[in-house]
Amino acid sequence: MAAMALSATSVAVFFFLAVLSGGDAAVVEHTFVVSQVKMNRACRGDTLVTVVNGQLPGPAIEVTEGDSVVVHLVNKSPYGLTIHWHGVKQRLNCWADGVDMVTQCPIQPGRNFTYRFNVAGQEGTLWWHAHVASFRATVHGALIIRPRSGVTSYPFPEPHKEIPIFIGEWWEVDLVKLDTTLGDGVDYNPVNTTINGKLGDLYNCSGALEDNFIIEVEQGKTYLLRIVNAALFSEYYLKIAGHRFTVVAADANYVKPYTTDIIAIAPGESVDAIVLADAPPGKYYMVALGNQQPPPDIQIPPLSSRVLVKYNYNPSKEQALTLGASVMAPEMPDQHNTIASFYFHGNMTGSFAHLPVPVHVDEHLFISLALGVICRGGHVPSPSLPCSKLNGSILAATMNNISFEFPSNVSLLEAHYRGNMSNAGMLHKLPDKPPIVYNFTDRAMISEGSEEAALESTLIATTVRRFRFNTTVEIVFQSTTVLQSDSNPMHLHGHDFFVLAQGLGNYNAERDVGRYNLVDPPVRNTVLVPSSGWAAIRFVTDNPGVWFLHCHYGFHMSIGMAVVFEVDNGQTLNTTLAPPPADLPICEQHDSSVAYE
Ligand SMILES: *[C@@H]1O[C@H](CO)[C@@H](O)[C@H](O)[C@H]1NC(C)=O
Ligand SMILES: *[C@@H]1O[C@H](CO)[C@@H](O)[C@H](O)[C@H]1NC(C)=O
Ligand SMILES: *[C@@H]1O[C@H](CO)[C@@H](O)[C@H](O)[C@H]1NC(C)=O
Ligand SMILES: *[C@@H]1O[C@H](CO)[C@@H](O)[C@H](O)[C@H]1NC(C)=O
Ligand SMILES: *[C@@H]1O[C@H](CO)[C@@H](O)[C@H](O)[C@H]1NC(C)=O
Ligand SMILES: *[C@@H]1O[C@H](CO)[C@@H](O)[C@H](O)[C@H]1NC(C)=O
Ligand SMILES: *[C@@H]1O[C@H](CO)[C@@H](O)[C@H](O)[C@H]1NC(C)=O
Ligand SMILES: *[C@@H]1O[C@H](CO)[C@@H](O)[C@H](O)[C@H]1NC(C)=O
Ligand SMILES: *[C@@H]1O[C@H](CO)[C@@H](O)[C@H](O)[C@H]1NC(C)=O
Ligand SMILES: *[C@@H]1O[C@H](CO)[C@@H](O)[C@H](O)[C@H]1NC(C)=O
Ligand SMILES: *[C@@H]1O[C@H](CO)[C@@H](O)[C@H](O)[C@H]1NC(C)=O
Ligand SMILES: [Cu+2]
Repeated sequence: MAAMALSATSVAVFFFLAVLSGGDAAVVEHTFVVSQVKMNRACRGDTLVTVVNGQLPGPAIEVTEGDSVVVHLVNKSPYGLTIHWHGVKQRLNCWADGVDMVTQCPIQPGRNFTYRFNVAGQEGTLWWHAHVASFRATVHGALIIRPRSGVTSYPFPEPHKEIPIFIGEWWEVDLVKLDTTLGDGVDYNPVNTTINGKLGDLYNCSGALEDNFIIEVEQGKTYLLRIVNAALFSEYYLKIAGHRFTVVAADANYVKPYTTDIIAIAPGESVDAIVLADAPPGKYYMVALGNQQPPPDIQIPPLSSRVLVKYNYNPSKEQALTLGASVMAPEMPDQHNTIASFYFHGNMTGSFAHLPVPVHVDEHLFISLALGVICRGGHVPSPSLPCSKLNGSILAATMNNISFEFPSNVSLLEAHYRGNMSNAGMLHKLPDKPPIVYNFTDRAMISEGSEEAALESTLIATTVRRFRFNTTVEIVFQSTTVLQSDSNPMHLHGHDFFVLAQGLGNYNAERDVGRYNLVDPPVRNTVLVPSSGWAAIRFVTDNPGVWFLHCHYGFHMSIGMAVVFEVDNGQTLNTTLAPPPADLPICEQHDSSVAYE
């Protein structure tokens, strides 16, 4: 594919968008009924899962840029729920962001709520998912945004077909239980990986193979895969035997076309990639393989699933004999290879070179991402008396040594709107840098040892960082090796950001600022902070409200790797948060996010 010609087209598309937006926008309306259904997977026909409209993945919302979306949510499940529209900027409309106890109280069982929002200034693949407990494992679906001036104005040749690919994980454990017991060190693993809800034929159920998702292709045609990692647990590598991908967008922002034989995608990320069916007619597997830190991190069996890519053709008899049975499988990287993901993310550049990256930074934050422990019964540990010698510990995940706790009686957005944030609970300001500087990426810290006890103890609070409207913020996220060496896919609500740079080891401003890409950085809503490494982002607080910033691993998020950014109103009406919708669910006293019935 000719990269030069493509980027020239992108500029033209941008021009048309600017001219045509505000035209005849449509209203796209859906009804989402959330309920529990029994599904048949992994040799069991009775796994109870919470889904939308009985489907896994749930219904796709397809819009044209500038459209309004109206979703009537009918909650027939036994749990309180919210739905988050992942990556939708929700300008001046934070009320529709759908974060439990942050932007709204959950929609209780038997109740309804209608989400209303516009999708403006974004094109590509986003998605929606539940934002309560771990329900996003099964309550999720695509949100596809096409150009206002038609699919012929994609900044790449119009594909023959568009195919959503949802990477997920199948769980047999109750997702509420999964969420509430994580901090207690109870380990549950997913059964295995799913693609578009199917375990695939790697899963052999005593002789009966599970179904594969099948992509039928015609030779010479191109296919746009809209790939989303909706999994709770793992980053994934994706490869198709005998084929290459051309990545054209990520997180609903176009990127400079990048051709590769492997895609790396972390939870919360989306990638749009074109595949040209240019191989000899036959059958090929597309394999998704979970990527896992090497020991001494705790190991689980590999996570994997596959799709069958099948050419439509009439084979001759001899061909049928030779090709019919055999399916070409791709050679996957080692499951402990983390560098292929580092390179994939490092090779991405943004497509609109003329989008200015703000050069003057108003606020600098340096945020360490770590695990830690809280002693049971409120004991304060010391190196000589760690929690283990007191009454045991609860595992926590932290940002600058604070583990996020949801408020329990009022949503933060309601409190913010009433100018009453300080009464919302145990509010605590996120420090601008880690309270203690240590060797963040010293691998000796992964295994538990007494010398780490002083670092591990941590604080639990509702952490908030407030910003004035129109502040340019730079954040350097530093992954650490305290107790484990996971990467961290950090997702910010209500804003996209520039990803300026990433590196391995400890961030060093003197050395690393010079590596920033201020010319054509990718624009994203999720940044993968590499394992034992760092990533730097920059954005402008142009959207008043309270916006969640959190790790998209289910495990890290459930035990507190999160914070809320509070953005003040600007000076004018068009920079001021709108009033709440009249039917916004009201918090009942000590409403808990999950109602047990
Ligand atoms: C919720 O919506 C459904 C379907 O539109 C309707 O039948 C039901 O009466 C509504 N329930 C409430 C409590 O509004
Ligand atoms: C998932 O499937 C792969 C391929 O069959 C298998 O090797 C692996 O052990 C499975 N993982 C788990 C967690 O069972
Ligand atoms: C599936 O498992 C059965 C035994 O349970 C075995 O006979 C069969 O070869 C396996 N099939 C595949 C494709 O792995
Ligand atoms: C891009 O990927 C190649 C390997 O595929 C790697 O050698 C190179 O360092 C990567 N570039 C960046 C900036 O990460
Ligand atoms: C330790 O935990 C147990 C069970 O939760 C509790 O009954 C006991 O009071 C705790 N002891 C201390 C010293 O906190
Ligand atoms: C703030 O909250 C307190 C305690 O709930 C309440 O008494 C007060 O009226 C609130 N103030 C505003 C401005 O809503
Ligand atoms: C909410 O709970 C906190 C403590 O959890 C309490 O200080 C505050 O007064 C409560 N606010 C309301 C409005 O009940
Ligand atoms: C931090 O730890 C790493 C890995 O153990 C080591 O290579 C590095 O030299 C250490 N850095 C400092 C400044 O001590
Ligand atoms: C975190 O804070 C606790 C006190 O709340 C302190 O004991 C511990 O050393 C701190 N750890 C780090 C890594 O800052
Ligand atoms: C934001 O700040 C910049 C200067 O830093 C200024 O040029 C711009 O007009 C401001 N925008 C708004 C909407 O206030
Ligand atoms: C708000 O409105 C003013 C005047 O109508 C306009 O100049 C400005 O660009 C608008 N700001 C935003 C952020 O839309
Ligand atoms: Cu994380």
